[in-house]
Amino acid sequence: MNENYDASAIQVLEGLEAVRKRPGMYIGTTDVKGLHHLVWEIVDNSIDEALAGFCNNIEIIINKDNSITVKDDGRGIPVGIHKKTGISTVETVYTVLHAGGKFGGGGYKVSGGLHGVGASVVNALSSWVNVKVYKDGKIYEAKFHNGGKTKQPLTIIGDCDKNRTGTTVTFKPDPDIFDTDIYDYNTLRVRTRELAFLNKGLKLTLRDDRDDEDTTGESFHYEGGISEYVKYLNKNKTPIHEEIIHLDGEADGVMFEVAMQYNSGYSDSIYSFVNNINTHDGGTHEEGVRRALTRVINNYAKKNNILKEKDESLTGDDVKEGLTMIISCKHPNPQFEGQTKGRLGNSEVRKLADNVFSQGFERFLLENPDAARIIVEKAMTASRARVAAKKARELTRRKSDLDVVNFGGKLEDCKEKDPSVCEIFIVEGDSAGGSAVKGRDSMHQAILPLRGKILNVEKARMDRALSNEEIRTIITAFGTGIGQEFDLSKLRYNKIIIMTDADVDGSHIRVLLLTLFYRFFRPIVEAGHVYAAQPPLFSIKHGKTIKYVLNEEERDKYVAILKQKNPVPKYEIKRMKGLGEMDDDELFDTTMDINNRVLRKITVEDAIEADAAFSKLMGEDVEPRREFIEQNAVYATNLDV
Ligand code: 1YM
Repeated sequence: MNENYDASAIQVLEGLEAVRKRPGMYIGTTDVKGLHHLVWEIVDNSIDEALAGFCNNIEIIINKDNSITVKDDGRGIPVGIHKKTGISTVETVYTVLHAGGKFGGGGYKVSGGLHGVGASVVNALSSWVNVKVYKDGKIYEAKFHNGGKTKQPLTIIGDCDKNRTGTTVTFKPDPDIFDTDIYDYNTLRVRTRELAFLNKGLKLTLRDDRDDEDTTGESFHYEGGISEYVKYLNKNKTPIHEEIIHLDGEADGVMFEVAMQYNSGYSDSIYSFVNNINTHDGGTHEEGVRRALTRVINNYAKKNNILKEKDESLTGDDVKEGLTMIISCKHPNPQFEGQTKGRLGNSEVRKLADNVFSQGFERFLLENPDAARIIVEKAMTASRARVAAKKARELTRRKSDLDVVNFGGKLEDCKEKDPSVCEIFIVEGDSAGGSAVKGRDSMHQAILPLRGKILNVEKARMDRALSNEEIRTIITAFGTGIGQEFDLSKLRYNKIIIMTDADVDGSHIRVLLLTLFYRFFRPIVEAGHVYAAQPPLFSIKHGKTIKYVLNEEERDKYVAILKQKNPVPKYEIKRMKGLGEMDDDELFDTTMDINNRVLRKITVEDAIEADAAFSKLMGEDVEPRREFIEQNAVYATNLDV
């Protein structure tokens, strides 16, 4: 080791130490999300190599010990000595925390992530990392441990076929940093598939070696790119025209691409990405497209006399009804704005998006007059429904201006008016509703009983939903309004608790309610206000005490404790039939009392997956719905005791 090496090594450790001290600054969180983030930081380097045109295959493997291997067939990280650090470029990339683009040989990085520091950040947060590079007929290897310290500098460890090139990285997240060290296959799968959609032609393979090493894994490879993403999202919907419209263009190194297809539904699924990152708050790329879409459809409708002089123009809302659309932009220097950096700010992209979209879409309409007519008709119907919905909304609003304490005799409101301490229980059935009203803490708990099943809003336009009594009551009770007038700050309850039976019917009602919330009140769900009550499944009576438990496991545990205390205990286990069967005290004690109850928080981990799940679930097919209800898998759930 020479002096040079020592000097840079010291500097290096200081850099990576900073990452270990404040991991949140680099990867957001150290929970399960942060754990998965590490994978994408490494994969990003492979994707950059693919975007540069040198890599066709990426493999992600979850190893037995929950370490992760990422393999690509790119050029391999450069192995020569790096001028500034005096150590190999491989080691430099993994140990020096630098701003992006400093090491590379020119050429911008467009994939997301930490722009060049990802590899060193992963190294800093790992117990160990092993990097192999295949290049020039040689296999090179470097090893790191203890949060990024070099264990073995880059060394030639053997020969390989001289045509073989690529990089293989294996890392084991440091358990001292992360709350959990277990990778979730489905989380990795959803994003791997998404990356395959967003990077056409690139093959990504995901394999889980934890149970069985003989599997070949799952491969995702889409020659059609985002067109196939649209097709996938519309899979459980009914498209109203055959062709998926796919348009792209480029200006000054910025690549812009959009794919779309209308379906017969009423909600829109428009998702945009910049450098493979979901821009959930939109931005200039989305604005350009929306503006052009509205303009082109209006022009077409007027020119063809479908929209008459006297008619009102179609709005942005009218033309997006039933629209599934993916917008993807690859930008060498993206400016992400907003609190969560989910908005693209670069103003030049608005014009590029508008140009590419309007020219291509106009042409599509001209060349496909049948599809054009269907699309315009759909927007016209949406426009008429919008006017009707506005009237219906005014009705709910007027009602909310009146006495909200007891509208329609249904909502039993709480006395307290400060929303932060109020909760509303939406209860299945009148009899459970009655017990809930009697048993509740009337200061803080409002009760809204539901009669029967509510309308499936996945299959109804807003105007029809608004003519539904139950839905109107819910809207009025929440106080937020709906659609364009929605205002989260007016929410009248901090917790919205769905209380249904622990059976299939109960699950169905819960899913219908969640669909309503997700489609009409999404910010309420996203802000974490929605919960599911967990009524007990068993009661265990022994002597004068009754113990309620949520599941079989808890039941068995409790019985074991009883037996331990007393070898011949007398106890009686009852399976609870439903909420309606409990009296008011029982219902309050087991399911509503904040000191006793268990609530499940409903969170939306991934809006695109949730969207797809709802259309699958609430669409025409019965089988996927039944399956879902049995597994209940889309919702990540947290216990809130
Ligand atoms: C499994 C992880 O890191 N692949 C990878 C990384 C690089 C290259 C190729 C690469 C880039 C360039 C030239 C360039 C990186 N190189 C660098 C740096 N896979 C993985 N594949 N030659 C090869 O950007 O010009 C950083 S990443 F900086 F050394 F060039």
